[in-house]
Amino acid sequence: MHQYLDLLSKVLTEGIDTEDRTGVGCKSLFGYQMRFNLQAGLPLLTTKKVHWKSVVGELLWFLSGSTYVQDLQKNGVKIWDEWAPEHGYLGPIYGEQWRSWRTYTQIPESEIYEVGTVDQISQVLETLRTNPTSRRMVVSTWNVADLPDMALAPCHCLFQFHTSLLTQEERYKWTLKNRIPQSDWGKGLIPTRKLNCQLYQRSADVFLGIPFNIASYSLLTLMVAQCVNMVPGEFIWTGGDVHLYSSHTNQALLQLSRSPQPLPTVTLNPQIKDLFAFTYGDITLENYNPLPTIKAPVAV
Ligand code: DHF
Ligand code: TMP
Repeated sequence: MHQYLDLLSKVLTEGIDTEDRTGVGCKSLFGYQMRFNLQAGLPLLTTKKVHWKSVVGELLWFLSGSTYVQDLQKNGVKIWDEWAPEHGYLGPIYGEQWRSWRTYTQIPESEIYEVGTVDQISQVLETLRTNPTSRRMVVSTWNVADLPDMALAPCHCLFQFHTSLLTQEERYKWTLKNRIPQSDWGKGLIPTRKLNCQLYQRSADVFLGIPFNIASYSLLTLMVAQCVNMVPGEFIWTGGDVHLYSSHTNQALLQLSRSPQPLPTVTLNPQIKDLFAFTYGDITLENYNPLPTIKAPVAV
Protein backbone atom coordinates (compact mmCIF):
# COMPACT_ATOMS: atom_id res chain seq x y z
CA MET A 1 0.00 0.00 0.00
CA HIS A 2 2.94 2.35 -0.59
CA GLN A 3 0.76 3.69 -3.45
CA TYR A 4 -1.73 5.04 -0.91
CA LEU A 5 0.93 6.47 1.38
CA ASP A 6 2.54 8.21 -1.62
CA LEU A 7 -0.81 9.83 -2.43
CA LEU A 8 -1.44 10.83 1.19
CA SER A 9 1.95 12.48 1.38
CA LYS A 10 1.46 14.22 -1.97
CA VAL A 11 -1.88 15.72 -0.91
CA LEU A 12 -0.35 16.83 2.38
CA THR A 13 2.64 18.53 0.76
CA GLU A 14 1.29 19.67 -2.63
CA GLY A 15 -2.45 20.01 -2.00
CA ILE A 16 -3.91 23.48 -2.45
CA ASP A 17 -5.85 24.90 0.51
CA THR A 18 -9.51 24.89 -0.48
CA GLU A 19 -12.82 25.86 1.09
CA ASP A 20 -15.31 23.04 0.50
CA ARG A 21 -19.00 22.23 0.74
CA THR A 22 -18.71 20.82 4.27
CA GLY A 23 -17.13 24.01 5.65
CA VAL A 24 -14.26 22.00 7.16
CA GLY A 25 -11.62 23.05 4.62
CA CYS A 26 -9.09 20.79 2.97
CA LYS A 27 -5.96 20.47 0.88
CA SER A 28 -6.87 19.31 -2.60
CA LEU A 29 -5.33 18.15 -5.84
CA PHE A 30 -6.94 17.11 -9.11
CA GLY A 31 -6.30 13.92 -11.07
CA TYR A 32 -4.40 10.90 -9.76
CA GLN A 33 -4.09 7.18 -10.51
CA MET A 34 -3.01 4.12 -8.51
CA ARG A 35 -2.71 0.51 -9.71
CA PHE A 36 -3.04 -2.58 -7.50
CA ASN A 37 -2.15 -6.12 -8.53
CA LEU A 38 -4.87 -8.25 -6.94
CA GLN A 39 -2.61 -11.33 -7.03
CA ALA A 40 -0.36 -9.62 -4.48
CA GLY A 41 -3.08 -9.69 -1.81
CA LEU A 42 -6.06 -7.49 -0.99
CA PRO A 43 -5.14 -3.79 -1.03
CA LEU A 44 -6.49 -3.11 2.46
CA LEU A 45 -4.56 -0.52 4.47
CA THR A 46 -2.27 -1.95 7.12
CA THR A 47 -0.95 1.35 8.48
CA LYS A 48 -4.26 1.70 10.32
CA LYS A 49 -7.02 -0.76 11.05
CA VAL A 50 -9.83 -0.46 8.48
CA HIS A 51 -13.25 -1.60 9.64
CA TRP A 52 -13.55 -4.56 7.26
CA LYS A 53 -17.07 -5.48 8.41
CA SER A 54 -18.28 -2.09 7.19
CA VAL A 55 -16.49 -2.51 3.83
CA VAL A 56 -18.17 -5.87 3.21
CA GLY A 57 -21.51 -4.78 4.65
CA GLU A 58 -21.65 -1.71 2.43
CA LEU A 59 -20.70 -3.65 -0.74
CA LEU A 60 -23.32 -6.36 -0.12
CA TRP A 61 -25.86 -3.59 0.54
CA PHE A 62 -25.04 -1.95 -2.82
CA LEU A 63 -25.32 -5.32 -4.57
CA SER A 64 -28.68 -6.00 -2.92
CA GLY A 65 -29.99 -2.85 -4.59
CA SER A 66 -31.07 -1.27 -1.32
CA THR A 67 -30.57 2.39 -0.48
CA TYR A 68 -32.28 2.20 2.91
CA VAL A 69 -29.90 2.82 5.80
CA GLN A 70 -31.87 0.33 7.96
CA ASP A 71 -30.61 -2.54 5.76
CA LEU A 72 -27.03 -1.53 6.60
CA GLN A 73 -27.68 -0.85 10.27
CA LYS A 74 -29.18 -4.29 10.81
CA ASN A 75 -25.71 -5.67 9.99
CA GLY A 76 -24.07 -3.26 12.41
CA VAL A 77 -22.74 -0.87 9.75
CA LYS A 78 -23.03 2.80 10.74
CA ILE A 79 -21.02 4.58 8.02
CA TRP A 80 -24.09 6.07 6.27
CA ASP A 81 -25.91 7.23 9.41
CA GLU A 82 -24.86 10.88 9.10
CA TRP A 83 -26.53 11.24 5.68
CA ALA A 84 -29.75 9.35 6.38
CA PRO A 85 -33.01 11.22 6.94
CA GLU A 86 -35.49 10.08 9.63
CA HIS A 87 -37.19 7.50 7.35
CA GLY A 88 -33.83 6.07 6.27
CA TYR A 89 -34.21 6.29 2.48
CA LEU A 90 -31.04 7.81 1.02
CA GLY A 91 -32.62 8.41 -2.38
CA PRO A 92 -31.57 6.72 -5.63
CA ILE A 93 -27.89 6.30 -4.67
CA TYR A 94 -25.52 3.44 -5.56
CA GLY A 95 -27.71 0.37 -4.99
CA GLU A 96 -30.59 1.73 -6.99
CA GLN A 97 -28.45 2.89 -9.93
CA TRP A 98 -26.46 -0.38 -10.00
CA ARG A 99 -29.46 -2.70 -9.98
CA SER A 100 -32.41 -0.63 -11.19
CA TRP A 101 -31.51 2.50 -13.14
CA ARG A 102 -34.95 3.79 -14.11
CA THR A 103 -35.96 4.16 -17.74
CA TYR A 104 -38.92 5.92 -19.30
CA THR A 105 -40.05 4.72 -22.70
CA GLN A 106 -42.70 6.68 -24.53
CA ILE A 107 -45.51 4.58 -25.91
CA PRO A 108 -45.68 5.54 -29.62
CA GLU A 109 -48.13 8.25 -30.53
CA SER A 110 -49.14 8.83 -26.93
CA GLU A 111 -48.21 10.99 -23.96
CA ILE A 112 -47.73 7.89 -21.86
CA TYR A 113 -44.36 6.68 -20.61
CA GLU A 114 -43.68 3.14 -19.52
CA VAL A 115 -41.37 2.89 -16.51
CA GLY A 116 -38.72 0.17 -16.57
CA THR A 117 -35.37 -0.52 -14.96
CA VAL A 118 -31.90 -1.57 -16.10
CA ASP A 119 -29.84 -3.90 -13.92
CA GLN A 120 -26.36 -2.66 -14.88
CA ILE A 121 -24.54 -5.26 -12.76
CA SER A 122 -26.38 -8.22 -14.29
CA GLN A 123 -25.78 -6.81 -17.77
CA VAL A 124 -22.05 -6.51 -17.14
CA LEU A 125 -21.92 -10.08 -15.77
CA GLU A 126 -23.73 -11.32 -18.87
CA THR A 127 -21.31 -9.45 -21.15
CA LEU A 128 -18.30 -10.82 -19.26
CA ARG A 129 -19.64 -14.33 -19.85
CA THR A 130 -20.61 -13.93 -23.49
CA ASN A 131 -18.43 -11.17 -24.97
CA PRO A 132 -15.43 -10.65 -22.67
CA THR A 133 -13.52 -8.43 -25.12
CA SER A 134 -16.31 -5.85 -25.01
CA ARG A 135 -15.15 -2.31 -24.27
CA ARG A 136 -18.58 -1.37 -22.97
CA MET A 137 -18.60 -3.08 -19.57
CA VAL A 138 -19.31 0.12 -17.71
CA VAL A 139 -21.45 0.73 -14.63
CA SER A 140 -22.40 4.34 -13.96
CA THR A 141 -24.16 5.88 -10.98
CA TRP A 142 -23.93 9.42 -12.34
CA ASN A 143 -27.63 9.60 -13.19
CA VAL A 144 -27.94 13.30 -13.89
CA ALA A 145 -31.72 13.43 -13.60
CA ASP A 146 -31.65 11.67 -10.22
CA LEU A 147 -28.85 13.72 -8.61
CA PRO A 148 -31.17 16.19 -6.83
CA ASP A 149 -32.93 13.30 -5.02
CA MET A 150 -29.74 11.67 -3.67
CA ALA A 151 -28.64 12.18 -0.05
CA LEU A 152 -25.08 12.54 -1.40
CA ALA A 153 -24.05 12.73 -5.06
CA PRO A 154 -22.12 9.57 -6.03
CA CYS A 155 -18.40 9.86 -5.24
CA HIS A 156 -17.32 6.60 -6.87
CA CYS A 157 -19.40 7.26 -9.91
CA LEU A 158 -18.22 5.04 -12.78
CA PHE A 159 -16.39 1.76 -13.12
CA GLN A 160 -15.38 -0.43 -16.01
CA PHE A 161 -14.34 -4.06 -16.28
CA HIS A 162 -11.78 -5.29 -18.77
CA THR A 163 -10.43 -8.75 -19.48
CA SER A 164 -7.32 -10.12 -21.12
CA LEU A 165 -5.99 -13.57 -21.96
CA LEU A 166 -3.88 -15.31 -19.33
CA THR A 167 -0.46 -16.54 -20.32
CA GLN A 168 0.24 -20.28 -19.95
CA GLU A 169 2.41 -19.45 -16.97
CA GLU A 170 -0.34 -17.44 -15.28
CA ARG A 171 -2.81 -20.30 -15.81
CA TYR A 172 -0.35 -22.78 -14.36
CA LYS A 173 0.28 -20.59 -11.31
CA TRP A 174 -3.48 -20.34 -10.76
CA THR A 175 -3.94 -24.12 -10.82
CA LEU A 176 -1.21 -24.52 -8.22
CA LYS A 177 -2.57 -21.74 -6.00
CA ASN A 178 -6.09 -23.18 -6.16
CA ARG A 179 -4.86 -26.77 -5.84
CA ILE A 180 -6.61 -28.01 -9.00
CA PRO A 181 -5.55 -31.66 -9.36
CA GLN A 182 -3.71 -32.52 -12.56
CA SER A 183 -6.50 -34.97 -13.47
CA ASP A 184 -8.88 -31.97 -13.83
CA TRP A 185 -6.65 -29.87 -16.06
CA GLY A 186 -8.33 -30.79 -19.32
CA LYS A 187 -11.88 -30.19 -18.11
CA GLY A 188 -12.35 -26.54 -19.00
CA LEU A 189 -12.37 -25.54 -15.33
CA ILE A 190 -9.24 -23.46 -15.55
CA PRO A 191 -9.83 -19.79 -16.32
CA THR A 192 -8.49 -18.47 -19.60
CA ARG A 193 -8.86 -14.75 -18.86
CA LYS A 194 -8.04 -12.25 -16.17
CA LEU A 195 -10.39 -9.57 -14.94
CA ASN A 196 -9.36 -5.96 -14.42
CA CYS A 197 -11.44 -3.13 -12.99
CA GLN A 198 -11.00 0.61 -13.10
CA LEU A 199 -12.92 3.04 -10.91
CA TYR A 200 -13.38 6.73 -11.52
CA GLN A 201 -13.98 8.57 -8.23
CA ARG A 202 -14.88 12.22 -8.80
CA SER A 203 -14.36 13.22 -5.17
CA ALA A 204 -12.14 11.38 -2.70
CA ASP A 205 -11.62 11.87 1.02
CA VAL A 206 -8.08 10.57 1.17
CA PHE A 207 -8.06 9.66 4.86
CA LEU A 208 -11.53 8.13 5.46
CA GLY A 209 -13.06 7.38 2.06
CA ILE A 210 -10.25 6.08 -0.16
CA PRO A 211 -9.17 3.13 2.05
CA PHE A 212 -12.77 1.90 2.01
CA ASN A 213 -13.26 2.53 -1.69
CA ILE A 214 -10.09 0.68 -2.76
CA ALA A 215 -10.90 -2.31 -0.56
CA SER A 216 -14.52 -2.38 -1.69
CA TYR A 217 -13.87 -2.37 -5.46
CA SER A 218 -10.98 -4.81 -5.10
CA LEU A 219 -13.29 -7.19 -3.25
CA LEU A 220 -15.99 -6.67 -5.88
CA THR A 221 -13.46 -7.58 -8.59
CA LEU A 222 -12.56 -10.82 -6.74
CA MET A 223 -16.24 -11.72 -6.39
CA VAL A 224 -17.07 -10.97 -10.03
CA ALA A 225 -13.98 -12.89 -11.19
CA GLN A 226 -15.12 -16.00 -9.31
CA CYS A 227 -18.63 -15.74 -10.77
CA VAL A 228 -17.41 -15.51 -14.36
CA ASN A 229 -14.52 -17.97 -13.87
CA MET A 230 -11.69 -15.51 -14.40
CA VAL A 231 -8.55 -14.73 -12.43
CA PRO A 232 -8.43 -11.36 -10.62
CA GLY A 233 -6.00 -9.07 -12.40
CA GLU A 234 -5.56 -5.40 -11.63
CA PHE A 235 -7.63 -2.80 -9.81
CA ILE A 236 -6.99 0.72 -11.05
CA TRP A 237 -8.13 3.65 -8.96
CA THR A 238 -8.54 6.97 -10.72
CA GLY A 239 -9.44 10.04 -8.71
CA GLY A 240 -10.73 13.50 -9.61
CA ASP A 241 -10.69 15.89 -6.63
CA VAL A 242 -8.52 14.16 -4.03
CA HIS A 243 -8.52 15.97 -0.70
CA LEU A 244 -7.33 15.79 2.88
CA TYR A 245 -9.66 17.51 5.34
CA SER A 246 -7.88 19.88 7.72
CA SER A 247 -9.40 17.87 10.60
CA HIS A 248 -7.35 14.84 9.42
CA THR A 249 -3.87 16.41 9.26
CA ASN A 250 -2.48 14.92 12.48
CA GLN A 251 -3.99 11.53 11.67
CA ALA A 252 -2.31 11.65 8.23
CA LEU A 253 1.07 12.49 9.78
CA LEU A 254 0.73 9.64 12.26
CA GLN A 255 -0.14 7.27 9.46
CA LEU A 256 2.82 8.38 7.36
CA SER A 257 5.15 7.62 10.27
CA ARG A 258 4.10 3.95 10.15
CA SER A 259 5.45 1.13 7.96
CA PRO A 260 3.17 -0.99 5.77
CA GLN A 261 2.69 -4.60 6.86
CA PRO A 262 2.17 -7.63 4.58
CA LEU A 263 -1.19 -7.48 2.74
CA PRO A 264 -4.06 -9.71 3.86
CA THR A 265 -5.85 -12.08 1.51
CA VAL A 266 -9.51 -12.82 0.89
CA THR A 267 -10.94 -16.29 0.51
CA LEU A 268 -14.37 -16.59 -1.06
CA ASN A 269 -16.67 -19.56 -0.63
CA PRO A 270 -15.87 -21.33 -3.93
CA GLN A 271 -19.47 -22.63 -4.24
CA ILE A 272 -20.85 -19.15 -4.91
CA LYS A 273 -21.14 -18.37 -8.63
CA ASP A 274 -24.05 -15.93 -8.35
CA LEU A 275 -22.79 -12.46 -7.43
CA PHE A 276 -26.02 -11.65 -5.58
CA ALA A 277 -25.85 -14.79 -3.44
CA PHE A 278 -22.76 -13.82 -1.44
CA THR A 279 -23.33 -13.32 2.28
CA TYR A 280 -20.94 -12.03 4.92
CA GLY A 281 -19.99 -15.60 5.87
CA ASP A 282 -18.85 -16.41 2.31
CA ILE A 283 -16.11 -13.77 2.47
CA THR A 284 -13.14 -14.46 4.74
CA LEU A 285 -10.30 -12.04 5.38
CA GLU A 286 -7.05 -13.75 6.31
CA ASN A 287 -3.73 -12.53 7.72
CA TYR A 288 -4.89 -8.98 8.35
CA ASN A 289 -2.51 -7.62 11.00
CA PRO A 290 -2.83 -3.84 10.77
CA LEU A 291 -1.37 -1.20 13.06
CA PRO A 292 -3.97 0.31 15.44
CA THR A 293 -7.07 2.28 14.47
CA ILE A 294 -6.71 6.02 13.89
CA LYS A 295 -9.92 7.85 14.70
CA ALA A 296 -10.95 10.76 12.47
CA PRO A 297 -14.16 12.83 12.32
CA VAL A 298 -16.13 12.55 9.08
CA ALA A 299 -16.95 15.81 7.28
CA VAL A 300 -20.70 15.87 6.64
N1 DHF B 1 -18.23 12.00 3.46
C1 DHF B 1 -16.93 12.33 3.64
N2 DHF B 1 -16.59 13.58 3.94
N3 DHF B 1 -15.96 11.40 3.55
C2 DHF B 1 -16.26 10.10 3.30
O1 DHF B 1 -15.35 9.26 3.20
C3 DHF B 1 -17.62 9.72 3.11
N4 DHF B 1 -17.95 8.42 2.88
C4 DHF B 1 -19.21 8.05 2.84
C5 DHF B 1 -20.30 9.02 2.84
N5 DHF B 1 -19.88 10.38 3.00
C6 DHF B 1 -18.60 10.70 3.20
C7 DHF B 1 -19.53 6.60 2.80
N6 DHF B 1 -18.39 5.80 3.22
C8 DHF B 1 -16.60 6.19 6.98
C9 DHF B 1 -16.02 5.40 5.98
C10 DHF B 1 -16.62 5.28 4.75
C11 DHF B 1 -17.80 5.95 4.48
C12 DHF B 1 -18.37 6.74 5.48
C13 DHF B 1 -17.77 6.87 6.72
C14 DHF B 1 -16.00 6.27 8.34
O2 DHF B 1 -16.44 7.06 9.18
N7 DHF B 1 -15.00 5.47 8.65
C15 DHF B 1 -14.38 5.42 9.97
C16 DHF B 1 -15.17 4.49 10.89
C17 DHF B 1 -15.49 3.16 10.30
C18 DHF B 1 -16.60 2.41 11.01
O3 DHF B 1 -16.92 2.72 12.16
O4 DHF B 1 -17.17 1.48 10.41
C19 DHF B 1 -12.96 4.95 9.81
O5 DHF B 1 -12.16 5.16 10.74
O6 DHF B 1 -12.61 4.38 8.75
P1 TMP C 1 -18.89 16.17 -2.20
O1 TMP C 1 -20.17 15.58 -2.69
O2 TMP C 1 -19.00 17.61 -1.84
O3 TMP C 1 -17.74 15.88 -3.13
O4 TMP C 1 -18.56 15.45 -0.82
C1 TMP C 1 -18.45 14.07 -0.70
C2 TMP C 1 -17.36 13.72 0.28
O5 TMP C 1 -17.42 12.32 0.57
C3 TMP C 1 -15.97 13.94 -0.25
O6 TMP C 1 -15.11 14.28 0.84
C4 TMP C 1 -15.56 12.56 -0.79
C5 TMP C 1 -16.20 11.67 0.22
N1 TMP C 1 -16.50 10.28 -0.15
C6 TMP C 1 -15.47 9.39 -0.40
O7 TMP C 1 -14.29 9.74 -0.37
N2 TMP C 1 -15.80 8.11 -0.68
C7 TMP C 1 -17.07 7.65 -0.70
O8 TMP C 1 -17.31 6.46 -0.93
C8 TMP C 1 -18.13 8.56 -0.45
C9 TMP C 1 -19.55 8.13 -0.49
C10 TMP C 1 -17.79 9.85 -0.18
